[in-house]
Amino acid sequence: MTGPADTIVSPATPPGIGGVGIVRLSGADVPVIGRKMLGSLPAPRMASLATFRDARGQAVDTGIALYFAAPASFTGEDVLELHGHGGPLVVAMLVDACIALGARRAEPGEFSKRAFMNDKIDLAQAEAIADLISSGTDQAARAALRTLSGEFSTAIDALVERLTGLRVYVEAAIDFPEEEVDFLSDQALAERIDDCRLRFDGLLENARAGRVLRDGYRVVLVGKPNAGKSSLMNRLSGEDTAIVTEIAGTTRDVLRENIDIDGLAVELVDTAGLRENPDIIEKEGIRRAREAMASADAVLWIQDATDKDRNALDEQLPDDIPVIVVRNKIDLVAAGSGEGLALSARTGEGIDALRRQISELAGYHNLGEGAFTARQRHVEALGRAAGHFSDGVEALEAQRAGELLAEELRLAQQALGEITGAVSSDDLLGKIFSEFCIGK
Ligand SMILES: Nc1nc2c(ncn2[C@@H]2O[C@H](COP(=O)(O)OP(=O)(O)OP(=O)(O)O)[C@@H](O)[C@H]2O)c(=O)[nH]1
Ligand SMILES: [Mg+2]
Repeated sequence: MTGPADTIVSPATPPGIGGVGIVRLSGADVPVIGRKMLGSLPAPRMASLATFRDARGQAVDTGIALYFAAPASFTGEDVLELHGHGGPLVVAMLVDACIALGARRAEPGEFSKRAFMNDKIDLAQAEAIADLISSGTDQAARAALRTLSGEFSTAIDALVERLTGLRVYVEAAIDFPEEEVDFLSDQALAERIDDCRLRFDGLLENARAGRVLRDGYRVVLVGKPNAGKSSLMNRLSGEDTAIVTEIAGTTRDVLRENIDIDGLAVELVDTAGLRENPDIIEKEGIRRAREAMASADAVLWIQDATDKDRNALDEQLPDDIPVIVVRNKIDLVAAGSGEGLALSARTGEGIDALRRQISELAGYHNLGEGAFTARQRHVEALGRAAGHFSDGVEALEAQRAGELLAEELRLAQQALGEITGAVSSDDLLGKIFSEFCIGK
């Protein structure tokens, strides 16, 4: 961006043939360019039929022109929309005409970025625009719309406000030491802390589920060779994707299959069995299996119920990713108890319980009508903020250190500010908006 004042132009409709093709302009030169193209600037927010002319005065198209005067527009700047005929050439000619008259081609996400810069929307809302456009299920679309309308941001802002209140309270107590506050017996303080903790818990839970709604949930199947990983993937997906044989070491590549558990998009990843002394191809398969585990939301640890030594690979599991232990092939063993979920990939017994467990682990059961989408970035920032908050409370309880609590609260607020963009770096903004489509 060369400055907020320069005027950008882009097609707002996708390339291709359609009923209408829309070209959008935003920036300080919009009134000048609009007058040249249309003869006169339309009254704000009134649809006007006009001939669109290029810099030489030649007609390019006729259509509807819509003018939004700053600051009452999407970007907060002067905006002009030209609704012409939806052919790729017509749209390209209109864009060229605008450029000849002084506009420049917009970068991806630049309209939304300007809306953010001009305080029309915050960062989470800007991201929700992209999420709404690219949402894959109607539930995800509705949730993205809720984030776009500000529900997520409002909850974050409310928490920031509570943290500020708490900080002011603690700092006031530190500033007047002669009043001799005893933090530990202060009931009002305890109530404020509890309130913040509840809000953190609720928001984190919602954001995690909202992240899954946007990105889906990735479940990686791992275990010893022949445990029945591929059989289970085929059973869950109802497809015959993976080759199943009684030969240990059948699967060498990483295989993926998308399934839907009551509306939750789950990506299943089948991997090569983990074992000692693999051959050279299997070795690469095992390396890929570990790589897949590292990016998983959950691991299905599949054991063969007939295998006495079935826990042998326990120590190879990642310790920061939830693991569901599955005892497969229970059709072969007398009903007995043991660790994990008992099922049979062959008969289908226990599969529904597994589905339920996956959806619970994903936090999906919590998604009610009020669900909103969130991104991994938001979940991480919230997690960091919650960490600072609990560190601060711990310092207060252990050392009666109000200063430490105040400092951690400041850091927590800063982390929350990254979500809405109250605190943001050029790098972060560049990264977020460059992922937008052109014209948004
Ligand atoms: N009886 C019974 N046999 C099963 C069950 N699940 C898998 N099997 C059999 O166990 C053998 C191995 O199954 P696979 O699904 O190929 O096992 P895998 O874990 O993918 O094995 P690798 O790809 O070699 O690591 C096959 O002969 C399957 O038919 C089950 O629930 N019951
Ligand atoms: Mg296999």
